Amino acid sequence: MTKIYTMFYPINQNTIDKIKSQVESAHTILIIGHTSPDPDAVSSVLSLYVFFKKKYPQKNIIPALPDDLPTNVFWFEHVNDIKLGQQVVPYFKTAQVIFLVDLNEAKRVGELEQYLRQSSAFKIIIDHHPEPEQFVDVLISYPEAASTTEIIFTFVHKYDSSLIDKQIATYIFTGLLTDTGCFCHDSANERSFAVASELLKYKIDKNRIIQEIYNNYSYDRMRLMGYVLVEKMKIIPEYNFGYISLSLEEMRRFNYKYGDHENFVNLPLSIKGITFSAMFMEQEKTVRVSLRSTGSIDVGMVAKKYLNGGGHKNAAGGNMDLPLQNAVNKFINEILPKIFENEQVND
Ligand SMILES: [Mn+2]
Repeated sequence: MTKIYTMFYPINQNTIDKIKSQVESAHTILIIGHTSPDPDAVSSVLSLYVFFKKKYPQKNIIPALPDDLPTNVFWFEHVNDIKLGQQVVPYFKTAQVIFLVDLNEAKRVGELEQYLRQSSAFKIIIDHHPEPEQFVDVLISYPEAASTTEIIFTFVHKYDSSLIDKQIATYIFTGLLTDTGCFCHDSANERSFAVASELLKYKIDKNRIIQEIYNNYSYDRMRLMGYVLVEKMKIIPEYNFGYISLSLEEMRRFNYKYGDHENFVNLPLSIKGITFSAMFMEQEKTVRVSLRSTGSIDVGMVAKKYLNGGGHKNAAGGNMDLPLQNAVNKFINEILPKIFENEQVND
C-alpha cells in the first residue's frame, strides 16, 4: 500500500493558519535565504516566491539573498527578480512578514544580520539545520529533512495545494536533488524519494534540471578540478581522512569563479576507505573549511567545536583565522587527533 503521508512533515494546521493571517494582512513579504547561497537556498526562496505571487498577485513579494548566486542556478526563470546584498536593506523596514529559509540563525544572513534583528516584521523560519536560534515568531524546523525545499513542499501543500505547478515543483526538486547529492547522501531517505516521485507528477523536466546543475561547468573549472585531484588532494589513511587545500593564487591561476569549488570537498570520499573529508579555501581574511563525512563522525559538531561554524552531521563548515598552511597544519596535527580521541570515548 502506498503511504502518501510519508512525504509530509507534521506542520499543524494552527501553524499554517497563524502564518496565513499574518501574510494576508501584510503588504510586503520578504523571503530570504543564507549567505553564500547553495541551490537549496535559492530554490527555497524562489519556490515560496512563485507560490505567494500566484496566491496574492496584489502583494509585494520580495525574493532576496545576502550575496551572489552560484552559477549553476543562473538558468532559473526568476533569478533576475532576486534582490541581492545591500539592495535588500530597505525591505527589512517595509516588510510586515519575513520568511527565513534554509538558515537556522540570524547571523546566516551575513552582513544583513543587524537589519534583520532590528526588523519588527513577523518572522518565520523554514529550515533543516540543527539547533535553530529562537528569535522568530514561528519556527518550522526539521533537521531530518534532506532539503529545505522538501519542507516547503509540505508547507505549500497545506497552505494551498491547488497552486503547486511545474515551476514550483522544479524549484523544490532542484533543492532536493542538490542537497542530497543526486539522492546519494545518507539524508536521502524514503521520504525524499516519495517527494521526488510526487514532484515528477507535475511534469518537471528532470533531465534538464540535472543537465543545468551538473553538466554546466566551465573549461577553467574542469582544469582546476584536474589540478586539485593530481596536486592538491592528500590522504591520511590512519584517520580515513582526505583533504584538499586551495590558495587564492591557485584560484586566480585557473580564473576561479564563485562556485567553481562546488563538490570538491566530496572528491576524497570517492576513494575506498575514506569516510571523512575537508576542503580548505583561502579567503581574503580567513580560511573557509568545509567538512563531509560518510561515517560516524558528526562534522556539524566538529565545525561548531573547532571552527566557529556548524551544519549537519554529514556536511558542515566553518572558518580558521590563520594563514592557509597554518590552518591546514593545525587541523591535521591538533584538531584531527582530538576528533578521533572523542570518537573512541563515544564508542
Ligand atoms: Mn539546505
